Order: sequence, then structure tokens, then C-alpha cells
Amino acid sequence: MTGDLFATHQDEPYAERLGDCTVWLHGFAYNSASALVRAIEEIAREAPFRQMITPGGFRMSAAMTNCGRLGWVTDRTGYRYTEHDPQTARRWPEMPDCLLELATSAAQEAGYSGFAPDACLINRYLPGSRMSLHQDKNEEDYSAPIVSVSLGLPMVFQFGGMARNDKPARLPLSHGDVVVWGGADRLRYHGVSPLKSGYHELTGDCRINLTFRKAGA
Ligand code: MD3
Ligand code: FE
Repeated sequence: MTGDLFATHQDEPYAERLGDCTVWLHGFAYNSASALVRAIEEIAREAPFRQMITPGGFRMSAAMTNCGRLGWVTDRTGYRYTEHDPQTARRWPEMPDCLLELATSAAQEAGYSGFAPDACLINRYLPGSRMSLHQDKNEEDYSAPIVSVSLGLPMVFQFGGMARNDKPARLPLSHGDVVVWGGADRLRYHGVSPLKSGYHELTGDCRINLTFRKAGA
């Protein structure tokens, strides 16, 4: 809507195709963002955000938690999906309907019908937090897409190639943006540039990213 003097929303959502198998859905989660943030806060009460340790012994700068049947973890022994939160020994919190619904409708919009995520990794970035270039290879089945939802402070996403040395494209992702990555793009290298400090009315001083995955068989 243009011409609205007191507009509090952003521009209309629109889809931007990035290659054959990736779609950037600008603003797709904008209207559900406050419900998503509330749901994430509730998940974090059961399964707190924590900075995990990589197999190489480094503490990740993003803090993480999970919901859904499976959750992604890392420690000195490696990266993997687990059914239980190692910190509480309880199952990961259930995936709330508002999260599942958003993920499946975004996948559908991008041309991936029938997406049934069993894992949602929740990353929280504070100023300076980053994620270096990597591939997501701990899932059983690379044929399902990954749906990523950005909330709060904006950041620069690095969309690389199939080789670590391929120079990544830099995509500025905003609050409410959703990207669906599938097919040939599923194993691309990707990362996140260090978060700049700022303030967002829903998340305060951080950025939250949700990645929905089909992790198990
Ligand atoms: C492209 N998270 O958790 S989400 C991760 O913003 C991760 O928190 C980033 O990379 C974040 O593993 C990026 C976007 C994303 C996720 C998986 C992908 C992009 C991807 C897999 C293949 C290609
Ligand atoms: Fe990743």
C-alpha cells in the first residue's frame, strides 16, 4: 500500500528468484512476526539459547536452540541431530503450529509442496555474532528444501557456491524475509556477516533466524 501516511507495515511481499532452486520471499513472515517471536520466547524458556562448542573447540558466536522432533547440536564430538536437548535431557519443545504453518506455506509458495520439516534450528545473533561459510550436511535427505526466516535486526547473508572458494553473493536480509533453498542450491556454501548493532521493536538488540529442515529419514 502506498500513500498511507501512517503506514506501519513494509511494502507488499514479493518473490525474487535466485537461480533455479532458491526463492527469496521478501516480507513473507512480516505479518506473523510478532506471533513467531512470542513462540520463540516460549521455546527458549523450555530449551534455553546456548552457545555451542564446535568439534574444533570454538564457541559459536550465535546462540542456538531448537524445536521439533529433532534438534541440531554440536560439541567436541561432532555435529548431529538429537531427539533430546543435551542441556536438559528432555525432548526439544514441539514445533508450534504458527512456525510449521509459516514454513510449509513458504515452501509451497516457492514451489516445494509437501514440505514436512521435523527440525527447526533457532539462531540468535547479537552484535558481532556471525556464522562462517559452511554447508548444511547433517540431514539425511538433501532432496527436501530448507526454509529460513529472518526476524529482527537486518544482516548480510553470504550465498556462496558449491566450492568453499567460490565468491559469495551478499544478500541483505530484512525482518520478515523468508528464503527457500532447495534442489541444486541445497549444498551451497553460505554464511552470515557479523551483525551490526541496532534496535528492533520486536527483538531488541538481536537478530533471530529460524531454519526449518527435514533432518531425519
Ligand atoms: C543455503 N543459518 O543455521 S539461514 C544454519 O542466518 C545457517 O542463521 C544462517 O546457515 C542464519 O545452518 C543462514 C539460510 C540458509 C540455511 C541453510 C542453507 C541458507 C542455506 C542451506 C543451503 C544453502
Ligand atoms: Fe547453514
